[in-house]
Amino acid sequence: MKNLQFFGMGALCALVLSCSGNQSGGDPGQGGGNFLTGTFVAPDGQTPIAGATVWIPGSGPSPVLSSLSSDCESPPESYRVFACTGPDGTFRLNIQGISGAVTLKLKKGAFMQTLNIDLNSGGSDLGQITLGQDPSTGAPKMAVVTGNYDRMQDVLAKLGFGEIDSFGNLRLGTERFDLYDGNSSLDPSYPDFDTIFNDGDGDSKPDINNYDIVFINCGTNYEFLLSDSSKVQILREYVQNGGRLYVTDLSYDFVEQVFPEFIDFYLSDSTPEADPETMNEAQQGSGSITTEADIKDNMMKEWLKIVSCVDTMDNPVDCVNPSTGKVDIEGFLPGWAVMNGSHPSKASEVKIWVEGPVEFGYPIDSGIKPLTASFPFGSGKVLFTSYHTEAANITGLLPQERILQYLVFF
Ligand SMILES: [Ca+2]
Ligand SMILES: [Ca+2]
Ligand SMILES: [Ca+2]
Ligand SMILES: [Ca+2]
Repeated sequence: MKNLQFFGMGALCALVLSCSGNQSGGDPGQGGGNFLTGTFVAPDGQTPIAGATVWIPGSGPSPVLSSLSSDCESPPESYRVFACTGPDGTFRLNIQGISGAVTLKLKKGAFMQTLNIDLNSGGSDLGQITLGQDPSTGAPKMAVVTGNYDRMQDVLAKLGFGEIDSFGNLRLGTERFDLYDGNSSLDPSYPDFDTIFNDGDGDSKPDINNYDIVFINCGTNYEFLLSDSSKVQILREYVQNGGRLYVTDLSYDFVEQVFPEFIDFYLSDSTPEADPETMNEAQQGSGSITTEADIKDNMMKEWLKIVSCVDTMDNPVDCVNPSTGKVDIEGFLPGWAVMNGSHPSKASEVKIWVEGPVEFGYPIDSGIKPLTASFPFGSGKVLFTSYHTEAANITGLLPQERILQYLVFF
C-alpha cells in the first residue's frame, strides 16, 4: 500500500481553507460549520470514486463516524474521525474539536491518497481531490496481460492511467502500469506474460508479487501454464498474500484452475466442488447477444446513474436505463465463459455484482446467469467477468466499461 505525503498539495489545501471562510454563505452543510468536505476522483479528474474510506488518523477523545453512507470499510488504523464517499465521490467529515496540521487519508481497494492539511478554520471544502496516477503518488502497482479479445488497458487509460488515441485505444508507452504480452501483440520491449512467474529482479520471489493488481485479459496464449502446478501455486499464493487478480471471459481458467472451490462454472458437472473443472468447458455462451443486466450492488448502481456512458456508436446514453433500472451489456464473444454461481459452501464469500438473462450451450438454453463475481482469498481478492470491453473503437465508455472501471476500485 502506498502512503505518500503531498506537502505541495497540503500547502494548496491550507490556502483553500484560509480563504473559504469568506465563501461559506451558501449551504452550511457543504462548506461551513465544522465539516471538512471534498470530492474524491480518479486520475482522469472526472470519475468519482464511490465507497472510499476517508479518515484523519490518530487517537482522540473518541473516534467519530460522520458519514454520507456506511458503505465503506473502516480505516485500517486508529482514527479520530472517518467517513465514506458517496456514489458521487463526495465526503463530509465532522472535524468538531480537531484543528491544526492533520493528515487526511483516502482509501479504496488497493488505492490510497494521503494529504497534509492545515485545519485552521472551523471547516471547509477541499474541492476535488484527484487520485495520483503513479504508484509513487498513491496508485497501486498494476500489471495488465494483453489478450486477443479484451482490452482492460483501455479501461485503465480512460481512468487516467494512460492516454488514449482517437479510437479509444491506449497509446502505447503512456501507460502508468506494466503491460505483459499475452498474445504476441506487443513489441519485444514488453515482457511476455510467463516472465511474471520468474524472479527477474532477484528478490527471491516471483515478480507477480511486485503488483497490487494483475489483470488477465480474455484470449491469452498462456493457458498451458495452468498445467504446471508450480505456476498455479504462485498465483494462489499471490492472492493469498494480498494480491488482486482480475480476469475476463475465456481466461476464466486462471480463476477456476487456481481457485476451484469458489465458483461453479457451467458444465463439468461431475467434478467435485473443490477440484478444478475441465478446462475451457464453460466456454459455451451464445455470441453477439445483448443482455439487460441487473446491478446487484447498490453503490455501483447509484454510481452508474451519475457517470456518463455511450453506445457502440459513441452516442451519449444513460448507463442505467431510467425506465427499467437495468444496464445494457453487449460484446459477448461466441463461446464466452458462463458461470452458474458460487459453489454452495462458498455462497457467503462469492459476491455477484451483475447478472442477466443470457443464452448458452448446445442446444441453446437460456436463463439468468451471474456475469460478474468476486471472492476474497487470504488477504487478496479475485474478480471475474464474463463480458468484454473491446467491443468498439470509441472514446467514450460503454456501460460495461464503466462497470469494470468501478470494479478497478473494489
Ligand atoms: Ca522477484
Ligand atoms: Ca480458457
Ligand atoms: Ca469450480
Ligand atoms: Ca461446473
